[in-house]
Amino acid sequence: MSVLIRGGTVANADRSFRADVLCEDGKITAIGENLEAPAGAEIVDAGGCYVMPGGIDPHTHMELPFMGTVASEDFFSGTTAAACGGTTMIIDFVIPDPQENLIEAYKKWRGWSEKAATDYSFHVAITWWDDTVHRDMGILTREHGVNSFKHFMAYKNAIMAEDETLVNSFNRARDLGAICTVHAENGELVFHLQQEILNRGITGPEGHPLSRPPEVEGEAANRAIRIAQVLDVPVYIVHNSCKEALEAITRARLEGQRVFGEVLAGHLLIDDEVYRNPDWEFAAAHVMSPPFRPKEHQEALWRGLQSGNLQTTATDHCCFCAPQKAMGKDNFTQIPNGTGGVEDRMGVLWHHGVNTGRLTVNEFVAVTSANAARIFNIYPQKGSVSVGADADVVVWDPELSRTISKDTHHQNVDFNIFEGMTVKGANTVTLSQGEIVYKEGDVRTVKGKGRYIDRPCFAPYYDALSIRREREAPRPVARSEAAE
Ligand code: URQ
Ligand code: ZN
Ligand code: ZN
Repeated sequence: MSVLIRGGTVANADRSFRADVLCEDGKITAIGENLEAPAGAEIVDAGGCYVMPGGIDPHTHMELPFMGTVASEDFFSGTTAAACGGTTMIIDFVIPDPQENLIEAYKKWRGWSEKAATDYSFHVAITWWDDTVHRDMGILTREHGVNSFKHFMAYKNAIMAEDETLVNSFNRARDLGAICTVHAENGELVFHLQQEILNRGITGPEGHPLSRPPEVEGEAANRAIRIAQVLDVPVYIVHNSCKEALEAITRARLEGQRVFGEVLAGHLLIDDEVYRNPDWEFAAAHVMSPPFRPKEHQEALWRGLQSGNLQTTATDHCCFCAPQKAMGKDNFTQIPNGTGGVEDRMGVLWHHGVNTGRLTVNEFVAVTSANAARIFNIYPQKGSVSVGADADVVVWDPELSRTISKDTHHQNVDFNIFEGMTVKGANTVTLSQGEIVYKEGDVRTVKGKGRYIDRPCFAPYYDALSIRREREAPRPVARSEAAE
């Protein structure tokens, strides 16, 4: 199977240039002017369009069992919706229950994800600790291509990792050459505030943001960053929603600490007014954590992307339909947390990022694809239009407008947080592994075609702490010097 993409402008994170792109047997095999089409090749006219690396969404939860139900999007429908919007790879999460064996949980999720239409990988959450978790983290890195471990500092009495677990897991991750990722909200404070708010008789979705103010996120982000600093391990804060978390990341990065930050398309564009909407279903549909914030946080987050203090964009695609959200009809703390967006991320970021001048085309590629590939160590296999890379490619028409709606999206959920938003700039063609999976409205995904992508660990084993102790230990005074 070969596809020749003709007449476009290749846009990578580092530069843009006019070239044709030839995809053969799943790989990009040639990039250059006036390429010859092999016999039988499908020709894609990319005139006036950009040819970019397929989007990578580093934060999704397809068919996640959570809060007494299961997310409505599965790995086939979710990767199909992603491809329809220009995203060709997701990094999802294995989330073991406390006391659940990590390897068994990993194999369970691998079973669910076999139906994926495009490529995928998994962060593995550390939700409890004992010697078997220490052992299994090593097995996951050495034998299953896992190089990132997730930690939920929220969700007390469920999957919350206490500080002891954070310290043990961060320490282990460093020795394995893995990166730690964190959902940064202080779960104890959230739990306390939830009880307080319920006791005041507030049971509706408007109580959700009241129970998780920005300070609760800022404290946890800073705590995770400080723990990572002491243990000398890289840390990646997921779904930063507020200035307080961004400030913690910015301070640490300015001090040279290896800290990365992710922002969701939703948090860049939607504010907390949604929770005060009189329509209960509308407000509940927006219940996710961290919550959507007051407007001033959005401009700060955009500046975080522009300044490079936030490196990736994601969606945290975790869908629950109205009947599921209604589980919290009488108590907002029981509304399943999560919203969608995997199909819309690229379009809304182009429209509100590139069309407004906040981001260049190359910066758009960086924050929607290349940076996630670099941070999670799959670049340039992913995140780059270059010879030898996987042929996950998007033909992007900057003049193509579309209006987002639950009535037309491919996501398996009855709500769209970007409902009615018209965006200018969209993918006309999406290729995954060198095959066209979406073309001008024609969906060509195949269930099970997606592959699990191994992500190798980073620096070879080393004990960073002992190296640092060596560096900082007082230098033994040579005997001759002592005599002076
Ligand atoms: O916390 C997460 O990232 C998962 C459980 C999705 N739900 C959410 O509200 N963000
Ligand atoms: Zn989270
Ligand atoms: Zn999440």
